[in-house]
Amino acid sequence: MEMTLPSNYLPPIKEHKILLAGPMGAGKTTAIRALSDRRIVSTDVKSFDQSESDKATTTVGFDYGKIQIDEQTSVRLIGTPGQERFSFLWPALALGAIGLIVLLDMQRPHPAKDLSKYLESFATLTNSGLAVIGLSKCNDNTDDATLDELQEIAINRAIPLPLLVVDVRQRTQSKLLLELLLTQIEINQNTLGVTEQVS
Ligand SMILES: Nc1nc2c(ncn2[C@@H]2O[C@H](COP(=O)(O)OP(=O)(O)O)[C@@H](O)[C@H]2O)c(=O)[nH]1
Ligand SMILES: [Mg+2]
Repeated sequence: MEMTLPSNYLPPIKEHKILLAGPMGAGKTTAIRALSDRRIVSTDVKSFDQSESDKATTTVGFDYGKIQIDEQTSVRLIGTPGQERFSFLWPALALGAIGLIVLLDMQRPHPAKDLSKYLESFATLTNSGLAVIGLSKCNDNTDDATLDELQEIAINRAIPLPLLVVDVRQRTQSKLLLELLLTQIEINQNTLGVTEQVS
């Protein structure tokens, strides 16, 4: 039997949750600020912990922003606190998320180690291909061998993950990273037969 939809039918409004993770200083707060349609909720405070980054402020809780994708779809962006000692919060923040952006700070000593750690910490999403990797703070000194190593980690997986060099301060580039993730989610949700949220 063919179903006819009433003329005033609107598809259900969807609000997706997407996570941003990565070490302190990678640019998570900057990206959420660049992407968000409205002022973001941030829990940045003056940083006294210079052990992981020399940034003046740091996110202790999480960042929250929102972006409208089209009339029916919006994305809630949640930035996880980067510092290791807040990692106990990550699983709770990941609940209900449909995708993950891992942002790496290419000026840190071992971006490959950082990548492996974040891919493992958010395995439910990353093993399902529901993630993308952004390489932040690349410059002329960025080592080709490091880029190759990261590429290798991203590709040699059951479901390869895309990797993109980004300057998250530029809204267009942050947007490109988000769009890449949304495409990745669309492809892999269909492949996996997942129709709703992955927790
Ligand atoms: N030089 C440089 N700085 C960047 C780049 N991307 C982001 N930043 C800066 O790096 C800092 C990142 O801080 P923040 O967004 O708070 O990082 P978070 O700890 O991941 O939330 C900000 O001061 C940005 O302006 C980049 O590509 N190059
Ligand atoms: Mg932050």
